[in-house]
Amino acid sequence: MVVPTKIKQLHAKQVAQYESDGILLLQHHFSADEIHVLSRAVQGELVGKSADDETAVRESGTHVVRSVYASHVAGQPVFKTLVALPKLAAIAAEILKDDVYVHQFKINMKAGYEGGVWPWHQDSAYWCTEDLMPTDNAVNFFIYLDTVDEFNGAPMFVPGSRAIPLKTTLVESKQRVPGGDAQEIEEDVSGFVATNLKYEISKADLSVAVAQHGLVLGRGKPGDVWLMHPSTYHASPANMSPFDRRVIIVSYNAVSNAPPSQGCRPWYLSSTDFTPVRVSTERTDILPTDIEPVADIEADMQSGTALLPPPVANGTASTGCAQTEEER
Ligand SMILES: O=C(O)CCC(=O)C(=O)O
Repeated sequence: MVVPTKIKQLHAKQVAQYESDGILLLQHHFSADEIHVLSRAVQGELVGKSADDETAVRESGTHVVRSVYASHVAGQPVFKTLVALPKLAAIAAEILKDDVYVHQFKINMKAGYEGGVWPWHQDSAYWCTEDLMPTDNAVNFFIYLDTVDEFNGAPMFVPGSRAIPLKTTLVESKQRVPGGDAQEIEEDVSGFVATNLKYEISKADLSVAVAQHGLVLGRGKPGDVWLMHPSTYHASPANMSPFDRRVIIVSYNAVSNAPPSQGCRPWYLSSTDFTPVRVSTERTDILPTDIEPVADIEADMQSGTALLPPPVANGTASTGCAQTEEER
């Protein structure tokens, strides 16, 4: 797809920076009003989830929600609006030089005191190896709902690492589970945690990459957005501060890069709907009217029921493939 000039969103310099570094910060990309609406919708996601909903993943050994997946299809309607906004989808199309679809959508909660680590990895290790994308011609948008800094688990990036050949960095981390803790592996398989990723970057590969390219801390304010190429080495530490660190991550893939056949990961990790996003021509922002009337959100949050919803029957389907443990 050739993106019409009138909806192009980036300057040539920004595109060039993204191409070389694999990361790009867009400050003030969303207004305070938009972040308010999105934050409220995130609360609504937590209230709406049943305990056995596979799209809500808990931090290891707790009931604290770590990530909520696929809200753009299975959640608050504002998230569907969000992924079609030109300030995301048109940029994605511009960068990927094609129509785009949403490969993955997730809200990473990284709750104060509770949020766990994301080990060093490349998303494309999962997307190409497990989800069968032919190439890494895809892009992530990290939308910050909170201040994200060194205190609450800001992501770290190795700029320029997108150019490092993928194959050299694949590590079967199962063979080196920290402490070899059997219970940790068991929990991993249950799909509730992602602290032991299947493909991590080895210390040796990371050391070489950081020596060559250095590190960038992905600080930001509410409303800032980081673009990240899926082959960029990245990680984030645990959140030991009292401050939540909520980030929405929208991952677009080029339609021409859709997997030719279905991988083994469930639909909420690897979309099987390759319908191009119809970039909104009339909507450029999230509006106050996008707030859904979510009943008693505050009351539910205060009573703790948002994180401990009652189990209900759930008809969501996944693929017939073996359960995988990684939530990348
Ligand atoms: O939320 C984070 O800090 C990191 C998330 C991440 O690494 C990923 O989604 O690939």
